[in-house]
Amino acid sequence: MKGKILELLKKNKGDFVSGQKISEELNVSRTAIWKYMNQLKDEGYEIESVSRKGYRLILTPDVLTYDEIKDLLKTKRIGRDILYFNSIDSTNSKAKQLASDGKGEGTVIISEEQTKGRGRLGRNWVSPKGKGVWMSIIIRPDIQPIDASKITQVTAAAVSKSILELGIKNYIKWPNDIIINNKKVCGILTEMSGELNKINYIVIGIGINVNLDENEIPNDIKDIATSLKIESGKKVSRKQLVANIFNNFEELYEELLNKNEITHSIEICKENSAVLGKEIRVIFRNKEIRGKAVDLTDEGELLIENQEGKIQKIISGEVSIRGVNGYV
Ligand code: BT5
Repeated sequence: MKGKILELLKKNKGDFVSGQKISEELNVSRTAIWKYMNQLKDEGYEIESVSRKGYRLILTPDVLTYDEIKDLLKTKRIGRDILYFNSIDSTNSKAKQLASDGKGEGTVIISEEQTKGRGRLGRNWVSPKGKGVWMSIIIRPDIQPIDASKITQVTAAAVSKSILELGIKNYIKWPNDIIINNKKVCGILTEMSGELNKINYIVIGIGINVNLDENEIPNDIKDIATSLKIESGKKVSRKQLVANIFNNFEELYEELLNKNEITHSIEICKENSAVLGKEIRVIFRNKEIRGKAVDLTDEGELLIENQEGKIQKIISGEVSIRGVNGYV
């Protein structure tokens, strides 16, 4: 109902809509209308209410609710059920809990801020209020657990393409980062619950620094982190970015579901790779391998050529990639 009231206000933008009209058109009581108006105001909508005239929408906030995103969506399932929070510990933690309780494929948890945002291996993820996209998608693909890491490649491809569609060139730092000017704008955290040969669910956590200014990036990550606004010099529409990601993700993910292939995603990952052709260090549980990143396989593994000229296959899992002289 809240969504319908909002639609009515938007249709009449600038003009008053009387309580009676809302009540008649939507078959809802005056008291309920008042309650929904207050909820909308809490979400940041500026609504003027004048007795005998009614309600008038003055300002739509930059919020990532379903009501604000739905007109931009082309998807069937992804992002059709969005749970929106003002603040939360971690969208991935919430998504895992909801997925265990049975929430279906395509459900998305979005929060304006995270107080305990997580990176891989228990690392911290900085997630200040209203400045980024901090969200998790629940999926339940009928694929083997061993193929779950392909989801990270599909997601990286979808995010990279979506940022490019906003006119901002970016690169994929295999396996889970998107970077611009050698600094991280996005990290992906894929978590799975399953048995030996069955996936119960996968939660894909996506964190994107969108409209952070330089002074909003903490000192300890200043050298490795940036935002879309800092790099492009302009404020970026978070709604459009989120919608692009859902649209692109669904299309690329369907290739995996229908053909058990991720050819299109790998193409995008190769075309926009930050590591192919470079000397890199692969860090895995205190071990380090050096070599030249030469290719990605059709399955999304990284091939590196070591100093003896031998090709080694690296599976994404928990590895980190560094340049020989720094972050990339
Ligand atoms: C990642 O881990 O890059 C995965 C990040 C996933 C975050 C999303 S947000 C929505 C969802 N809910 C969650 O709780 N998490 C997911 P990793 O590769 O381990 O990188 C973590 C490292 O990146 C940290 O140790 C910092 O050095 C750096 N870092 C932390 N916050 C950052 C930020 N906002 N931007 C860039 N780098 C950051």
